[in-house]
Amino acid sequence: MRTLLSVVVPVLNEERRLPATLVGLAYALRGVSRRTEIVVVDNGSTDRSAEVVRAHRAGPVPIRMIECAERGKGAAVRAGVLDTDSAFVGFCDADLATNMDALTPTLAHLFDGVNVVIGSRAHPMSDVRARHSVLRQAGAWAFRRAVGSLVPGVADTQCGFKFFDRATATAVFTPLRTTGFAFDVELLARAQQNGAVIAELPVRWTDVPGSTFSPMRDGFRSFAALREIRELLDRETVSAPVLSSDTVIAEVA
Ligand SMILES: Nc1nc2c(ncn2[C@@H]2O[C@H](COP(=O)(O)OP(=O)(O)OP(=O)(O)O)[C@@H](O)[C@H]2O)c(=O)[nH]1
Ligand SMILES: [Mg+2]
Repeated sequence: MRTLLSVVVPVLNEERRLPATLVGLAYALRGVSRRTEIVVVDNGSTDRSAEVVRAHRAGPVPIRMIECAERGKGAAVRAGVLDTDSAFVGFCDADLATNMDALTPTLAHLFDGVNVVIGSRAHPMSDVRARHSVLRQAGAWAFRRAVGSLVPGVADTQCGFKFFDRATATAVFTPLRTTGFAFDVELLARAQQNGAVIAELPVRWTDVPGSTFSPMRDGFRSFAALREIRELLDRETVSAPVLSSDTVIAEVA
């Protein structure tokens, strides 16, 4: 039987946060009546992350782990998604900051034909418990402003909870180039280019200590990545094959 839903979890040294996440995720997925799976994608963790995954294999939902040689959250999520062939696929963070009660409405939207369902901490109905530093909040504010023109109409591009139908997942993940934390922006920009319908869902989001995101290092890289995404998408638009006028006339005739 074809798997209905795969949930990819990128992991880099998550031995502390991963156990509760695997239990919580499996519990949420157990409520889905068709086959589901969890795919952990590791970037060479040097802690006990792999053992934690192995210890949870006997749970109610199949869990498998793959290694990704290329570093970064974006590279890991891409490797995981492209290693699945389920009808729907998405990803969540190893800290399970986004409560998985969003899964039921997510599946309902996907069955209704929505192509991309994303958690949004900016949704008026969301319940957000954040303890981010002032520096991190300022960076996030500036990042949202910079992202606006790349992904118009999406209020929160960075929530670690995004799900796709198969065709859209293939279309946006195959050409994905951004390997770091800004990869969500490229994904969503590509989805919009493809004419995908994107729904932003309210979430219950709680900051979980142990973040791997450094506002200085990753924040700086994320802004640089935005420029690269813009240049990449512009280049692709220019080099995309354009139908010649002959072809159009032939089709019309
Ligand atoms: N495989 C892999 N996963 C990564 C890498 N960097 C981050 N992650 C994962 O990406 C997810 C999100 O990381 P967090 O450290 O929670 O960062 P964040 O959610 O962007 O930031 P916070 O809001 O501070 O938690 C977690 O599952 C991390 O393990 C990486 O280089 N490789
Ligand atoms: Mg997090």
